[in-house]
Amino acid sequence: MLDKDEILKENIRIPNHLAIIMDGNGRWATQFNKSRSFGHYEGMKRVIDIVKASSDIGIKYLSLYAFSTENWKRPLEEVSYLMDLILVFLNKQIKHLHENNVKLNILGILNQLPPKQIKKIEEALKLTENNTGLILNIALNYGSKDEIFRAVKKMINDVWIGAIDKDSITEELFYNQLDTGNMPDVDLLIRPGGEKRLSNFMLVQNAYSEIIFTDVLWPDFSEKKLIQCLEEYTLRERRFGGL
Ligand code: V07
Repeated sequence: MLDKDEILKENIRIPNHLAIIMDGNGRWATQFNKSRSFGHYEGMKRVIDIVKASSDIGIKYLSLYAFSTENWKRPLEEVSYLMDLILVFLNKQIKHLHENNVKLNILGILNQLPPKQIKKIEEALKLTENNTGLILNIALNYGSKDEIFRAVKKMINDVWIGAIDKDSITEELFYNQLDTGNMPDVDLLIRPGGEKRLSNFMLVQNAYSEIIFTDVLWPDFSEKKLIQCLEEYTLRERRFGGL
C-alpha cells in the first residue's frame, strides 16, 4: 500500500496533470505466445492500479491514451476486443471509481463508437459528473490533430452563427475548445513500451511537459515504476530550478 505521507516526506514533486501513453500491451503478450488481446486485458488491470495510485498520491488530472483514431486500422478482431474492454472495464470498475470520488471524462469523439459503448460511457460520465477527486481523462477514438481541427471548426461555426465575434477569438478561447476544456496543461508525460514518439497525443497540452520514455511494457508498469518516474520528474524540476 502506498503511503501518501511517505511520498510527501521524501520531497517528491507531484505533477498536477499526469499523462500516459499505455503502449507495449501486444508485445508483452507475444513474449508469452499469447494473443495481443491477452496483453490488452492485462493492460486494463494496470489502468485500475495506476488510477488508484494517482488518486492516493494526490495527482489531480490523469490522462490515459486508450484508443487512437488510427487504431481502427488494426485487425477487426483486435478492434472488437478493445471495444469489449470498454464495457468490461466500466462494468467492473465504475462503481469503484465513483466510490473513490473519481470523475470520468472522455477525450476524443464519443459518438463514433458503437451504440452500446456510447450508452455505457454516458452513464458513467453522468454518475461521476459531480465527483471532486481525481479527474480521469480517457482518450478514446482520440487524435490530437483531429482535436485541434474540431476546435478550429467549432470557432468558425460560432463566428458564422453569430455566437462569438471573430475579434473575441483569443488563445485562451481556442484552448478551451480542446477536449481538455479549461484543464491545466500536462506536467509529466510517461510513455512505456520503448517507443520515443508523441503519436498524436495531446500535442498542445504537452507543449511544456517533461517527458519520460521507458522500455517497460505497459502491463509491467506498476505503482513502484510510477514513483520512480516521479522521482526522475522531481530531479529534472530541481535542475531546472537551479539555473
Ligand atoms: C483499454 C487497456 C489499457 C491498455 C491500452 C489498450 C487496452 C480502460 C479503458 C476504458 C476506461 C474507461 C472508459 C472507457 C475505456 C480502455 C480501451 C482499451 C479501448 F470510460 N482500458 N482500456 N479502453 N485497454
